[in-house]
Amino acid sequence: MSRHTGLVVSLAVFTVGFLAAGIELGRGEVSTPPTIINMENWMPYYSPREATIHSLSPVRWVNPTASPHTVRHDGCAHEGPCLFKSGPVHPEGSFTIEGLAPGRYPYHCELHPIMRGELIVGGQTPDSAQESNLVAQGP
Ligand SMILES: [Cu+2]
Repeated sequence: MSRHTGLVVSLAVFTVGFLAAGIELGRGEVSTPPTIINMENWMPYYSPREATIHSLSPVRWVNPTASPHTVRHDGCAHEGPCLFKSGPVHPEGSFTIEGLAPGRYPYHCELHPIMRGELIVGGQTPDSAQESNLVAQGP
């Protein structure tokens, strides 16, 4: 392989990596990787059942089971504001949210009332977010 070919291959790998990262970032400005919550057919059904996250962190529910499940904020079923509602998340599917204000957000599966979980969102100032980005970039 000539030096020229090696350079072209390196550029191609770099470009593909960059595009993949761009897709991963999606529409938001936040590059924080999502907190993953697994849907399960057994206790605790949402794992972890209580997820503690920062307000700037996205949350992604993934469904490795063979059945569809949903993620619906309890407020949608009561009189509170309805802050997130996935609709059916099919096997191998996922549902991602971001940008929740600090607070506690109990939620449930509309198809299996026994499935219940809670998001506990802590505060994060723009300054501390910037600092963690600087640390993440590194040398
Ligand atoms: Cu379910």
